[in-house]
Amino acid sequence: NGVQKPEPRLNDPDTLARQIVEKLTYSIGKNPASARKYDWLRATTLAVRDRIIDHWFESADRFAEEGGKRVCYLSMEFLIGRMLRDAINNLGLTEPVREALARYGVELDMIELLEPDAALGNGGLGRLAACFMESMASTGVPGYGYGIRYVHGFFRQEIADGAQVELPENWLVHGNPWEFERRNASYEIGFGGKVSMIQEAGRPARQVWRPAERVLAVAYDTPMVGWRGRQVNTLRLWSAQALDPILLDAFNSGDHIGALVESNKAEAITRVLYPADSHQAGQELRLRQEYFFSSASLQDIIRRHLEENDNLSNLADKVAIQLNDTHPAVSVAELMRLLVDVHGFGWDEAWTITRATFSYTNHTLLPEALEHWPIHLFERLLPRQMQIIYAINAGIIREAAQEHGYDDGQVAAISLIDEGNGRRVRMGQLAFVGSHAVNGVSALHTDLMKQTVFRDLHELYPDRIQNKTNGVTPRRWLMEANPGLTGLITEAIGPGFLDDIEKIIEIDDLADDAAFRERFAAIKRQNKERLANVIGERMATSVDPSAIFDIQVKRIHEYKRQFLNIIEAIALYDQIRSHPERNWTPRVKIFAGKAAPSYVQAKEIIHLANDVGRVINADPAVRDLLKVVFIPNYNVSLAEIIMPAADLSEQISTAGLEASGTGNMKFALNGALTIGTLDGANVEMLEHVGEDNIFIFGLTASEVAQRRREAHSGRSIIDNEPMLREALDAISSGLFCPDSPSRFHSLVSNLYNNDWWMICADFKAYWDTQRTLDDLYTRQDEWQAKAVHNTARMGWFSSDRSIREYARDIWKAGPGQAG
Ligand code: 26Y
Repeated sequence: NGVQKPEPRLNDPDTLARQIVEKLTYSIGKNPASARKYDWLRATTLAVRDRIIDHWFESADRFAEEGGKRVCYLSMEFLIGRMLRDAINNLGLTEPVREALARYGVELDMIELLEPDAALGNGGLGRLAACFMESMASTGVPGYGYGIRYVHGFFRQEIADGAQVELPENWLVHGNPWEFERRNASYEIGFGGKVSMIQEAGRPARQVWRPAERVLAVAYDTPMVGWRGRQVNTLRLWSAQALDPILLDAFNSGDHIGALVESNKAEAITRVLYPADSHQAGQELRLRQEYFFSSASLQDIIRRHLEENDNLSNLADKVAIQLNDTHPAVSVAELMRLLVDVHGFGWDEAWTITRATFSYTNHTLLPEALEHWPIHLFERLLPRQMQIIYAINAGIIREAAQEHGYDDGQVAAISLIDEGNGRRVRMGQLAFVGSHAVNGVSALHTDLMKQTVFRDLHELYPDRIQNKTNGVTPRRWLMEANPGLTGLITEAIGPGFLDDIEKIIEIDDLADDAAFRERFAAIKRQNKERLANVIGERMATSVDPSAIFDIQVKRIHEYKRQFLNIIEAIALYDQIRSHPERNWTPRVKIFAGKAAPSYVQAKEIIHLANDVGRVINADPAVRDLLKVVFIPNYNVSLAEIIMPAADLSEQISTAGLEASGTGNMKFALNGALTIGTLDGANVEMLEHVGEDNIFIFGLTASEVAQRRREAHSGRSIIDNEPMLREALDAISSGLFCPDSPSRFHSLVSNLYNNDWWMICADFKAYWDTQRTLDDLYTRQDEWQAKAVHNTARMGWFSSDRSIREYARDIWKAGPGQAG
């Protein structure tokens, strides 16, 4: 086509060194002698970026030529972390770049640390979206991520006097070399206003929405590099801008502040990520965010479709849109609006297209995390979408009543409108009825979806719910986070597992090989030393790498039961002091994670972990047999250091409440043993690693449900369990917080009163299992053999496998699929 192809770039250190210095000189204006570390990071990023762009164009051209089906992954969150290491690893440039920089006395590992994390997500759901983007690019699925370009990502956490303090996060302050602003891809997004019926001669009457406000959505694209650079996909994030940045009338009449009000209001939409992952705030700004990015993404999808097709009737053959939880669920109404009001489709055909296009993933069954919007708010902000939701609801109810004979009670259960709570739109129901496939994120979670939140809709549409167990990308979570282990496995079985992670099973038999086990253990030891150094530097606490590193890192939530873990630490502390003569196995209990700023109990748990650590770590009576550390500001980059350094992974949620978990997979892949409940993906991990290699304890999901029906309380358990009682008494006495002894009273009294999270109920089983692990750790051969089995048998939990299942069963897109 006459377009000149760029020369293929060479991947040797000489070429890279030359290109990096060229960037340093002509893009940054420094020479190697005057350049600072940060300049080297930028120059390296720009040099690597050039190569990515070549692959990016190739991928785009290939998709356009093939005309296959595309996948659009709509997510409010993409918790990506740093990008340089991932990009150069996937391009196979790690060693040549390292060598190129070394020539100038620059250490790659050092400059990588200067890159800010892209923390555009809260936790599991956002990180899953990031793993999925990487796996779509690695498995050859033409995937487009759509989300929000928050100016401030997830807050930074500091610990002051034991308590969490939230500080603003500022990842964009030094600019972002990975993104490209696309001024040509911008769309108007409306809010508020009125809907009126218009009747034009010779055309059917139609509804027209005249929004009172409009803001502009501007696209920023970031390339997502797949394994071996074979494919580069696009993450398109929307930024809000005022249509009229300065109101000239106001400005000219001297009202300089008033002239800017509009642009401030518009830009507020994409200013900050909401930091709550378990309580719906119900804030208008949040609904604005949801609609803003949904509408922009759909307009973009439609525009591209119409560039390549005559009309929208074949939309579902060319695009699959995945809704990452209900956060983009308003898309269902918005696509209907665009099809019916803007593109002139009849209702029924529009509904068929919509349902064939969307699919929806549910990530939580917690009632307080389910999104539902007050009708009055929805109506005021999105009047036409509200009408459409009523119309969708009417259709569903008609179908249920006429074809299935539903009575009023059954109709109320499936209705998109919750009439009981001051009239609200139920976003889960909207996403469900607007999708052809609905999935849970682990086998257990999917079963529970059918039995609880979606029981009635499942009855009406019994084929719609399916399971897609989560996975994690082995590139970031094994190769990049654990180069030592990756090297050992490569030596042992060759590099085949890098392209097909399930081949990692080939090291399984080496669990019986003492020499291999020793090398495996030596790598773990190095990784523990690295983490011990981080703990020493950041918190001035020394921990002994020969102790068990027992780690729980994740969002802080009552159902995740960090409290149970802390209580066990206190009980252990008590026992070590009472029985110093016993043969205790040294342990370091490590915690990290953020609490939602308004989640009082979660913040108290953080405070307790810190208070307990301060007392135990300073007590000479425990002789370093036990340490408790809380590492501040858990994020993706810290996780990359933590995962490879764990002996023991804590996955101890109240059964039935953790939809899947993905940290559980990262730990086990890196050779940690798991202590956990039969919850989320732990259940499937048990099936894969075998019951000898995982440590399961506690009530099952159905036992938890049963106890809750019986109004179980903790008091009688506490009365009969001296270790538990003494630990709780220690907390209540103010032993850990002498300056304010009542600090944790409500936390403790909740256990006596109802023990909603089954902490008392599971304490003894948890304690006993921990002691079994103490004992096992003294038999290092056995422990390390189990660790090897864990790594060997975790290949299935790759997000490549998850993505292939979505591609085959839900999207019908990607390699090997028609379309
Ligand atoms: C509506 C708002 C309050 C909200 C915001 C974020 C609600 C939920 C969330 C995030 C939920 C989340 O991260 N869920 C986690 O998703 C992971 C990926 O599927 C699961 O592994 C994990 O078990 C689940 O808690």
